[in-house]
Amino acid sequence: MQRLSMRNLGQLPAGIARFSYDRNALTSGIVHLGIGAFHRAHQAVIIEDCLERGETGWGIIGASLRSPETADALKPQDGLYALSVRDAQGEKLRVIGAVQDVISAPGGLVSGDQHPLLAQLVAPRTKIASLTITEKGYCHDPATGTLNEAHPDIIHDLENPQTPRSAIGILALALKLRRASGHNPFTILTCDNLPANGRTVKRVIDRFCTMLDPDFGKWVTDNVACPSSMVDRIVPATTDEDRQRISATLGLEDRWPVVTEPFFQWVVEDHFPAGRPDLAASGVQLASDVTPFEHMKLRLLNGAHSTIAYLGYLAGHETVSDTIAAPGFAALIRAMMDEDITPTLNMPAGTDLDAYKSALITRFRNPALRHRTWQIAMDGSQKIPQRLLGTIRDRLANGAPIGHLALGVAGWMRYVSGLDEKGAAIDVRDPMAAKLRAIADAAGPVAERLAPALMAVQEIFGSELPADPRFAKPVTEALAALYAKGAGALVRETGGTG
Ligand code: CS2
Repeated sequence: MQRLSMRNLGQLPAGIARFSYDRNALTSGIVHLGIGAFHRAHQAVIIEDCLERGETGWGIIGASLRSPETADALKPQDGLYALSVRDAQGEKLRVIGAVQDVISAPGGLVSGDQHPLLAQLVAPRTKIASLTITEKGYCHDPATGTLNEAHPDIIHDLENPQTPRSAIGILALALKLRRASGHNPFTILTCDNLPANGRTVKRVIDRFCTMLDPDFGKWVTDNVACPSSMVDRIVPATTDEDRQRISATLGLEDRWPVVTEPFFQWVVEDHFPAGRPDLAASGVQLASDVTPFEHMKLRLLNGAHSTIAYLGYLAGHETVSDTIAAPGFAALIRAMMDEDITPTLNMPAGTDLDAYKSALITRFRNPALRHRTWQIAMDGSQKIPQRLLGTIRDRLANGAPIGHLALGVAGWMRYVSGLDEKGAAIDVRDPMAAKLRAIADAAGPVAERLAPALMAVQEIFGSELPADPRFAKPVTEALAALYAKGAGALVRETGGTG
């Protein structure tokens, strides 16, 4: 089978949607770090619509900082890939052209100022450097949101600023070169699920640059804009089965299509001194304050997702849709949303939270997505602070019980202990996996020892929560119940039959 590419585009069946603009007329205003499935199913699709409207200055140069796989798959396809939107009703395919090139930079800018990624970031036409580098890519301390100065990549990049490994070090080097050439800085647009993601990346980059050189740090602090944004679209990892099915429909081989749901949402703080495309015309909500939307999404969607991931995995379910269909889960998740999370949200007038929550349960049920619990369970040390612990802190501050949120935290504890309910090893992927496993091994499978030992990890829990019996007690009890009954039975009992 021939490859999807510009040359072969004419062979696509008539029913497959594709771009109608002239790709040769595009210039690239955006460099995106972390060109995984999420970016290509979310931001790139919005940009595609901008390009369709004739905003030719906003093509995307993608870079992958971890593995060369995405670049290897997309380069022979001229950056083209199919977007598959799937639900129980079927699948719609659209070939996206917004990604003009993909640069591979595994391990960072090992070749220093010769690296093509650096040239792209420094080019004056680059107005936005956007990021989906996952929570751990920010090299920050998840409990405080500040730069982790002891992070090995940060130590390396401060010592070797010309050959940075981290995204933070790469952005700093590019900004330094732009300043030296008299160019304005680009706007850094983070699209990761971090709390106050713009402010967090701003804090981290300002601090890093100041440590590098105080005068440069001041220029960055004064001039680099980092708008916050809330991003939402469920995009599971692409499987080989997806590749085969989609290639068969296209009649051309696509080595890296992306598969997603119909829903998408993007709320962006409107602060782009270097300019931006007309995002609103593509369905993006521009806001002066993203915080309420971010809390709504991180707490309701991602908080529920992580709870489903840990408890569902432990109960033996492979996917979110399998989990939510199992007895008790939907009722437990809805109760957690209604009773424990909703009272912490402060939404602008006119927001229909009830509809949002009902839609979430429907989205979790989407049987066409096969979103693995194991995938969402990844990197919990970086995720649970904003997904569960922030909500818990707000509940406690209001003198309210933490309710079902305790079960989510306990599920994470049981999961990172590394052994499932049948005694089989769990492949725990987390930058802190080794540390968490050592703690669990020392404590043994005894909630009264394991819960306090894990809570003592300050990078995740901070110092106040573990000392508060209104947190420690229900979490320890939930963990004891998980050990005694198993996740499936416990959820059935807690959630009822819904
Ligand atoms: C998921 C998210 O993998 C995960 O941790 O919870 O990627 C989730 O699918 C997105 O945030 C949805 O917008």
